[in-house]
Amino acid sequence: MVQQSVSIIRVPFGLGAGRPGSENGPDSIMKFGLAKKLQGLGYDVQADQTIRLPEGVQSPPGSKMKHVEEVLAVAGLLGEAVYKEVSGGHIPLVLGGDHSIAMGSLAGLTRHYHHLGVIWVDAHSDLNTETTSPSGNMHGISLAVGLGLSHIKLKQMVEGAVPLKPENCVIIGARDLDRDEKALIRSTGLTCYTMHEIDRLGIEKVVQEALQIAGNGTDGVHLSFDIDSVDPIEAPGTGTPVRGGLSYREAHLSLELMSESGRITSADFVEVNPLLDRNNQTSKLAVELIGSLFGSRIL
Ligand code: 6HN
Ligand code: MN
Ligand code: MN
Ligand code: MN
Repeated sequence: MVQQSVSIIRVPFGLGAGRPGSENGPDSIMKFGLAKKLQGLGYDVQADQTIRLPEGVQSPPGSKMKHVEEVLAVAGLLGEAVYKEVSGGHIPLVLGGDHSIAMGSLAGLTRHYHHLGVIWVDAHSDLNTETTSPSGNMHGISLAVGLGLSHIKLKQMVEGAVPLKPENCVIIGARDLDRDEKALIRSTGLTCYTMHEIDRLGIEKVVQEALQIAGNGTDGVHLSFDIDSVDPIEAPGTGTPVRGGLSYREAHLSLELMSESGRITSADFVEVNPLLDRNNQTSKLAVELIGSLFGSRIL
């Protein structure tokens, strides 16, 4: 991290996911000591703020994609908040919520950084569009929206937002991709390190390459970390768990390497679902992992 001041933004919103509970993620992560942890690491933690769905926003029933209006309303408010923090010199740390909220982060960030690189750590690629989505769940389209591949555009959320460039976007940890997502990965040329590449190359090499790609010619690098990237043995509290994920050590090492690189300028941590958790294991893991991103070390 280059800057020393972190702005925590809680987004208790879960309507982009297919099941309830991720709206409780931010409070649960905070409850397990995130602010203290960051302060202990030497950061100035800005008083945290909460982005809420405005009252009365409700999508009409019957459309294929669910809760589009709600997702857009939250993304607009989040985008403005992220823009304000990042342009004020703070590192935005966005706590979800489901992964649809990343659209808001990307909208706010790309208004500030016109060449933003993105590292998307996830069991999924979130590259469906309203045409290809098998579920109608908005958290499955957020990276596609970021890339300008959906009818929904970042600039609808924040004026001046620009689409991401696929050559600066990297997915790490994928193991559940829908058919059209696979086709899109091939045609857009963004880099996707699936669990297969992680097994073969090792997580260190994968993350180093990812940092190169996301950092190449960019003025900021955003990390969007979906907790379902981590194996469900370690992170059971999430709505779309997929076996065969990052081990506890691989997850930590990834974030330690990103921290060491000094290139990450903002982050989302999303999809922690306390309703599905066991003994708050997943919330506690999220606090630890965020610690690694911000410089926590064993020795
Ligand atoms: N996430 N590809 C599936 C869908 O419904 O589009 C799963 C998406 C999961 C999204 O975990 O952020
Ligand atoms: Mn995701
Ligand atoms: Mn996911
Ligand atoms: Mn799937």
